[in-house]
Amino acid sequence: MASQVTCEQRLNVRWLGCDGDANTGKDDESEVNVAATVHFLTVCCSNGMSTYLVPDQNTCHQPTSITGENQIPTEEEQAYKKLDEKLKGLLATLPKDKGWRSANIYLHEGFWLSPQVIKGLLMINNYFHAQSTDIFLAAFMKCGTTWLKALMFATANRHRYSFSDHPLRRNGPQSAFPFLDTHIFLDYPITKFEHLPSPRMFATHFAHSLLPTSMSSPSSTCKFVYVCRDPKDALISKWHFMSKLRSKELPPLSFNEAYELFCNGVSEYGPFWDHVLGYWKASQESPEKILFLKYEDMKKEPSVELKKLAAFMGMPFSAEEEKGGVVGEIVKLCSFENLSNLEVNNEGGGAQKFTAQVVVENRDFFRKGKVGDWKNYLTEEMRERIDSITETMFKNSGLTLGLTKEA
Ligand code: PAP
Repeated sequence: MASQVTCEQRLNVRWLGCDGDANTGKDDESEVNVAATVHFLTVCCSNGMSTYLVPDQNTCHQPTSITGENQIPTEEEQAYKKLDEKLKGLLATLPKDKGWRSANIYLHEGFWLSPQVIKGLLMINNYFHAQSTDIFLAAFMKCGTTWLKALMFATANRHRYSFSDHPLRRNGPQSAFPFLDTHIFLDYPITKFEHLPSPRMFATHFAHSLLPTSMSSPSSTCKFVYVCRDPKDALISKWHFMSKLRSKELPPLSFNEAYELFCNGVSEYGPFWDHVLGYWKASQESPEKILFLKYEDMKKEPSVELKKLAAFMGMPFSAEEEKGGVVGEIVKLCSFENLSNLEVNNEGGGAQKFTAQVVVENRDFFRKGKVGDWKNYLTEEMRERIDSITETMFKNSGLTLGLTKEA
């Protein structure tokens, strides 16, 4: 259980994430200013805090201390401690291949995952309790999570904040809600998120078939917003992103190598096509449960897609709101141009600590934000191969991605 402490009106919060070096417990240096209207949920990590925007709560929650030396470990603590052994045992049984960020990734139940996210998945399956009103934002890597996080947060909280002084402007989309896969599952105490206001929102990159049935079965009332993108642009975006994060002890991953791996399905959370198809099929079976969006449609007609999103979330825009320009305000607030220019998303603005090894600067979630950047990287032959995989894989599924083809 998390204990509660009253938040100051204005806080200097030491950076958000499972802070500090796992061995020394030192905090990172960067600071984030928190304005009076926004309060934070602090979720537990053994070495520090992860903080998310939590509207309309005048408390934030801090973990009770981890079991001290004289205390008897709870069953949950014992199970948590055994998790690394369980993971090691599991990894020894799984096929492995080259990772984009780390040396290896492993094929677990049809999807390529890093050891750290496999641990996250075990934790989710064992300890995450979905609530009937939860909304999950799901996507393959680099398909639009940052954008959707901002849009969902701004939509759900549009009656609370003025657009000119919006918490997204100060804190950026990454703090809007938790990334389920790693962010909090790596450390004890295990965060239960029970204090997040309803509807709770979470982001995940896990494939639909990997998630517990409490989240994914058609009979559960949780909702999913899924966003997909032309795999050619996802590939380029991912190669840039992972190259920045790649361990300096490893040789760089060349673009040609990344391309080969991607086409063979070997990339974190991939194969891309199986990921997309899993959510697509589920959305066809339960359209009220899964909203399937495309990055390219959102770029083309953001207002149209935002209205779909709001209606799906159970928060449709009223005629009055539409007349008053609320839709346009949200689109503008969450646009690439606006978000990428915020101080918090520029050099020194802040970072997300996903695991002890993986810290990502906020600015790295923004690169070009365009459709068709693949044209600057792929030859016609490469384009043809990847498009033909997409066409073959999606044949008879009813899914078209509106792939851009001309070089
Ligand atoms: P993640 O998988 O690490 O969460 P994600 O946010 O899904 O990343 O994708 C990042 C991509 O979305 C980047 O694409 P690019 O490399 O082709 O440029 C990023 O620039 C783009 N992006 C981020 N925010 C926005 C936005 N507000 N509008 C449009 N695109 C955006």
